[in-house]
This record gives sequence, C-alpha cells and structure tokens, in this order.
Amino acid sequence: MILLFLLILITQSAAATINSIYFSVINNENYQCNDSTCSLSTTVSVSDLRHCEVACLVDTTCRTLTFDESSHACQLFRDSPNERGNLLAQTGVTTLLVLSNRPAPIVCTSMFNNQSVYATGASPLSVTVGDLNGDMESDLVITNFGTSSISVLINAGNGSFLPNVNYTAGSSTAAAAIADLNKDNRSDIIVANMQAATISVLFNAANGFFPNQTVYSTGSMPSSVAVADVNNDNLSDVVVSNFGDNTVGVFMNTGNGILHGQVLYSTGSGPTSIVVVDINSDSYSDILVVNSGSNTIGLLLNAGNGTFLNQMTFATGSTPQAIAVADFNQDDQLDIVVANYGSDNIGVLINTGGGSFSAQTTYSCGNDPVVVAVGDMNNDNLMDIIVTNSASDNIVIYINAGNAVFPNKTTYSTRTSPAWVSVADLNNDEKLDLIVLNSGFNDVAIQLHC
Ligand SMILES: *[C@@H]1O[C@H](CO)[C@@H](O)[C@H](O)[C@H]1NC(C)=O
Ligand SMILES: *[C@@H]1O[C@H](CO)[C@@H](O)[C@H](O)[C@H]1NC(C)=O
Ligand SMILES: *[C@@H]1O[C@H](CO)[C@@H](O)[C@H](O)[C@H]1NC(C)=O
Ligand SMILES: *[C@@H]1O[C@H](CO)[C@@H](O)[C@H](O)[C@H]1NC(C)=O
Ligand SMILES: *[C@@H]1O[C@H](CO)[C@@H](O)[C@H](O)[C@H]1NC(C)=O
Ligand SMILES: *[C@@H]1O[C@H](CO)[C@@H](O)[C@H](O)[C@H]1NC(C)=O
Ligand SMILES: *[C@@H]1O[C@H](CO)[C@@H](O)[C@H](O)[C@H]1NC(C)=O
Ligand SMILES: *[C@@H]1O[C@H](CO)[C@@H](O)[C@H](O)[C@H]1NC(C)=O
Ligand SMILES: *[C@@H]1O[C@H](CO)[C@@H](O)[C@H](O)[C@H]1NC(C)=O
Ligand SMILES: [Ca+2]
Ligand SMILES: [Ca+2]
Repeated sequence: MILLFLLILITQSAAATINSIYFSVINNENYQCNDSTCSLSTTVSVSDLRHCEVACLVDTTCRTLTFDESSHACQLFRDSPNERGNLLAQTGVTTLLVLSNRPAPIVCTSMFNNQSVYATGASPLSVTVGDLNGDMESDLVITNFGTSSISVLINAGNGSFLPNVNYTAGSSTAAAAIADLNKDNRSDIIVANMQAATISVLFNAANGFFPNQTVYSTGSMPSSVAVADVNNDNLSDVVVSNFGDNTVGVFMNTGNGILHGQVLYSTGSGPTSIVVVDINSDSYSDILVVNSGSNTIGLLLNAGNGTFLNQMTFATGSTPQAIAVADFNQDDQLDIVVANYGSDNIGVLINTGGGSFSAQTTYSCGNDPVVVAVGDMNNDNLMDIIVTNSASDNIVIYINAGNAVFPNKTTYSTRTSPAWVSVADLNNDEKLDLIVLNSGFNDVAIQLHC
C-alpha cells in the first residue's frame, strides 16, 4: 500500500485557546473500524474537509478523521489505524491522522479507571454516601474509628473530591447515616460512637458544614446506625445496633430533629450491622440485623406503629459481618446478601414473601469478607453484588445472570486492609463508581466506572 503523506498546518481562527495540530493525509483510503471496541466518537455533516479538520481540532479525543466527499460525512475517531482499525481503498474519501502530540487515548482494560486517593483520619471504618450541600452530587461521610472523628468529603462536581473536613464525634466512631432529621431540607449526619456508647447528631448548617451536634445514649458498643421513618409520621427515625448488649435501639424523631430516648429490642449475639426497610411489603419499615455471634440474620417486623415484634432468625455462615438488600430476582421483594467473615463466602437469601427467606446460597469470595454492597454494575437492570475481602486486599464483583444466580466473579485489587466498599454514581454518568476504604493507609480510594 502506498500512502501519500502530506503535512498540513491547521491554524484555528475562532478560539485562540485551541492549539494548532498537524495531520497526515491519506487520499482514497477509508479508515475502517472492524472491532467492537474501536471507538467511533462522532459523525458530523460538514460542508468540506477543512470543516471536518476543525471539528477534529475542537474534539481533543480525535486521533483520526474520515471525510466522504459525496455524503459530506465527517467521522471523528479516538483511534489510529495502527491501534484498532485498518484502511480500505475507496475513492472520494480522505482520511487524516493526527500527528501532533495528543495524549494517547485512555483505554480502559477493566470496569474501572485508576483510583484517586484522598486522606481520611486514622483507621477509617465506614462510608456513607449522600448529598450534603444540595448540589445533587454524591458526597461522602467517613467514620475514622482511630481518631473518633468523621471526615466529610464534598464532591467537586465530576467525581473528584475536595480535601476532607474532619469533625470530632464521640469515642471510636464506627458507622454513620445521612438523613434530614429536622426537615430543613438539608442532610444531617448521625454517627455511632462505639466506645462512648452514644450517637452524635450533626446538624447541617448550610453547604455541608456541621457546627453543632447533639448526643444521645445508646446501649453498649453501638456498631451500626440506620435511618427510616418507622412509624409513618414523615419524620426520619434512627435505629442502632448495640453490639455489646445484643439489642437494637429505636430512637423516634419527635420533630425538629429531637430524638426520643431509645426503645430496646433483643437480637442475637453480637449485632454488627442493620438495615431498616420494608421486607414484608406492608409499607412499614422492618429491621434486619446481622447477629455475628449467633450465625444468624434477625428480622424484627414492624407491628405497624413503630414498635417491633420479636426477631425471627435465618441461618448464615460463620461470623456474619454485614448485609445488604436488593431485589436480585426481580419479583419486587427485597432479598439479602450477607458477608460470612468466618466462612470466606457470601450468602444470598431469597425473600419468599411474608417475612420469610430461603436458605442461603453461598459463593466463595476471598479472605475475611467484611462488607457487602449492591448495585447494577453493568447497567443491565439486574442487581449485582460487591464484597470487600479485608485479608486478601481486594474486592470481588459478582454479576447477576438473572434470577439471582451469580456465576461469574471478577476480582479487583485494593491497597492494604480494605475495610469498606460502597458503590454510587459519583460523576452523574449513570454508571456506578467504587468507593473503597484502605484502613492500612488511612485513605479512601475512588475508582470511576469506565
Ligand atoms: C481488523 O483489521 C485488521 C487489519 O486488517 C486485522 O488484522 C484484524 O484481524 C481485524 N480485526 C477483526 C476483529 O476483524
Ligand atoms: C492506569 O495507570 C497505568 C499506570 O500508571 C497507566 O498505564 C494506564 O494507562 C492507566 N489507565 C487508565 C484507564 O487511566
Ligand atoms: C483529619 O484529617 C487528616 C487528613 O486530612 C488526618 O491526618 C487527621 O488525623 C484527621 N484528624 C482527625 C481528628 O480525624
Ligand atoms: C431542597 O433542596 C434541593 C437541593 O438544594 C432543592 O432542589 C429543592 O428545591 C429544595 N426543596 C425545598 C422544598 O426547598
Ligand atoms: C474536576 O473538577 C475539579 C474542580 O472543578 C477540577 O480541578 C478537576 O480538574 C476536574 N477533573 C476532571 C477529571 O475533570
Ligand atoms: C448551632 O448552635 C448555635 C448556638 O446554639 C445556634 O445559634 C445555631 O443556630 C446552631 N446551628 C445549627 C445549624 O443548628
Ligand atoms: C407525608 O408527606 C407526604 C408527602 O409530602 C404527604 O402526602 C403526607 O400526607 C404526609 N403524611 C403525614 C402523616 O404527614
Ligand atoms: C403498637 O401495636 C402493637 C400491635 O398491635 C400493640 O401491641 C402496641 O400496644 C402498639 N403500641 C403503641 C405504642 O401504639
Ligand atoms: C459469565 O462468563 C461467561 C464466559 O466469559 C460469559 O459468556 C457470560 O456472559 C458471563 N455471565 C454473566 C452473567 O456475566
Ligand atoms: Ca414491613
Ligand atoms: Ca459514574
């Protein structure tokens, strides 16, 4: 193949901020994308080749363009022929290759881009995601167990975060929840302070600043906190798992964010994690609790007025640490996934209606799974599972094949001792991104979905 290479200097006339670039010209050779990953970024209709060149200049990802004289179609590609496409003889077309030093296009070889890392306090233990400053972007609250504080990280608008702002709470901050407790249309933060045996309610003053906090006593060693309206009065109530005395405590919101003292309900041994959500479809929020010392999940059904019935239990693997709920089989009922720390697996329990669950189906994961998250990671409208293996320095993603079957898993390395994983769309591209706490480095790693 004989190609005629010419150098053409295009000088941009309208906006001086756009640099000049060089092209090599290949006449009567049409760039062909013969590979599904070969990226056709844009096709525009233009009057002539020069306007096609200008379109390529403006689009900084453009590496190759093809202009068809008869149709006036101008195609802009992110690739070059030597990367993923080839050239085919075709009269009446011109293909131009960008010769100047444009950075190589980023080719994503996994589900996620490389991580960005942000400092936290010492021994970060949990992440809660919510919009704290009312800009519709997801911000982060991280509990720093080692420094008895929380770090607030505000989303700068594209999935990058401003440096953390710390707020001291009670001793050994273990978990947090985000909700508007005082109905001022701003998200407040509720923190479980494990050694202090308290919760701190931090009220949002505006723009994600939290100058004041109110403290309430809990049971012994509060390990997890959730928020839901349990008595259907349109006020967010607070539920805490008390690891040290085998109870959950329900704090009713009396209005203006003032909480009534806790009402206690018995759980199994060592409750570590709770989810408060309507499990039996009667429109009242129920309590699911992981009993780490009893190898069970407890379900406390809401009696209909914010009081709860005795727990029913469902067997898990050894030393379960965390749960998440999602409808895995698309029957509009919430199913459960549990991280079985001692068994090095996850268990999936299917909701069979009326507050009952199937026996768990297990999937091996890695060493010492501590946290599970759920989300549709591949945008096929099926809920997938993400688990953190604290002793393997990785996370594992299980893709739902439909009907709550998870045949495939993919492992992604993390830094040291990952303590937590969450998924959320951090850059508003409708793809779920990863948030991982590296407790060994005292930081949080963000990986945006490609
Ligand atoms: C694409 O074209 C190149 C060059 O002709 C060829 O080597 C490659 O096998 C083709 N790829 C596919 C997927 O057809
Ligand atoms: C990730 O980082 C590696 C090494 O620094 C680099 O080669 C690669 O292009 C990066 N990938 C992405 C998607 O940013
Ligand atoms: C606050 O955050 C910094 C990192 O930005 C960390 O070094 C420091 O220990 C934190 N302080 C507290 C009290 O969490
Ligand atoms: C609540 O705040 C959001 C975000 O700032 C705003 O879009 C919305 O209009 C507010 N709602 C009310 C009732 O003030
Ligand atoms: C994200 O936004 C911040 C602040 O506006 C900016 O500094 C940064 O370069 C942006 N990053 C990307 C990848 O666009
Ligand atoms: C914080 O407390 C001060 C002093 O009690 C009060 O004036 C202010 O309104 C409070 N701010 C919030 C957001 O509750
Ligand atoms: C709760 O709020 C909804 C929507 O704002 C309203 O329709 C309903 O009447 C409220 N219920 C109570 C008990 O205030
Ligand atoms: C809530 O409902 C249960 C079951 O009907 C009843 O036993 C209990 O007295 C009620 N509690 C309150 C505070 O209304
Ligand atoms: C599982 O992996 C196989 C082989 O790579 C693939 O064909 C199948 O589509 C995958 N299934 C799911 C649910 O990702
Ligand atoms: Ca219910
Ligand atoms: Ca995203």
